[in-house]
Amino acid sequence: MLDDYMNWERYILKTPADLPDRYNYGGRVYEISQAERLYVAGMGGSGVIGDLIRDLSMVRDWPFEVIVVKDYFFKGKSGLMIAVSYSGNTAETLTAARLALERGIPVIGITTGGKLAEMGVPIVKIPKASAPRAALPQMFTAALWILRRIYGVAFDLPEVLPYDQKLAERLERALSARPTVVAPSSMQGIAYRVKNEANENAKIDPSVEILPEAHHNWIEGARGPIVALTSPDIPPEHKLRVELTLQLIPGELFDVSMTVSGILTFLKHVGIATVRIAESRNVDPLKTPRIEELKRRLPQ
Ligand code: G6Q
Repeated sequence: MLDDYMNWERYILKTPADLPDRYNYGGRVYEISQAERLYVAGMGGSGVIGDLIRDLSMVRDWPFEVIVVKDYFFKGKSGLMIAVSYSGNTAETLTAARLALERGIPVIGITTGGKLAEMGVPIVKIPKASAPRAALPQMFTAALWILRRIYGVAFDLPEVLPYDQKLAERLERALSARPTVVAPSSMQGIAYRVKNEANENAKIDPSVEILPEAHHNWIEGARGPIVALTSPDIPPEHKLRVELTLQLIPGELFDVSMTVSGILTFLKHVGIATVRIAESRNVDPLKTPRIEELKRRLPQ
């Protein structure tokens, strides 16, 4: 798993998504066009793609609204959906995709295979990794290529994600303390990914608080330590909220460039740090037995 994170750049997709302009599904024609509303459905390691696309759309002012769907239930009436499932078999994601299609909303899948690949909707097939969460570069860049093809959005495509041992060590120390990860809403996806990696790789349970909302409640109960996230690319209102938080609650600040390169580089270090925490706690970073057990206990 460490090897996956260390070599994440290998998984970055370098070629545009090959998508039709329209397709048939169940006797109905679905047009793939520039919808104002983009739903990104997915759970866990796949669901974070929606969060990151939402962050980028806010910071980069992309011309569509991103709605992240992390449930079976989906009430959208119009738009476009990208359904992300590494395995292609996640019940919530498949159900949301089917509901979207029933409402005439075109669905594009990102997966390694499974039921999603067989559904009959256009698919971007991605290469496998040691775990869904380790396949972030290919899922993330697959979604970005889809957005370039449909909306013409611009994004950077890194050749290398340079490793910085000091950053990995700082993250390892800070996350070992099971902090509250505090981020502005423009970096919400990064914050949840940090928490999720600590949960799944290191088997520890830091929490997440999102600003500005957390300044209206959590701040009164907070004791710290916090891991605060900021970026040169976020709105000044968000930057100020992060600075003010650190004036009141002890913790450490991490600066993330909100580019594809900056996001993947930071999250690569989060992956490495959480694998190292797992090793020091003598737990297997790769295995997620409770997640697997829950899936087994659910109706297929
Ligand atoms: C990640 C985990 C888990 C997984 C979800 C959804 O590494 O295994 O968070 O991503 O359970 O499964 P799919 O990614 O296969 O849809």
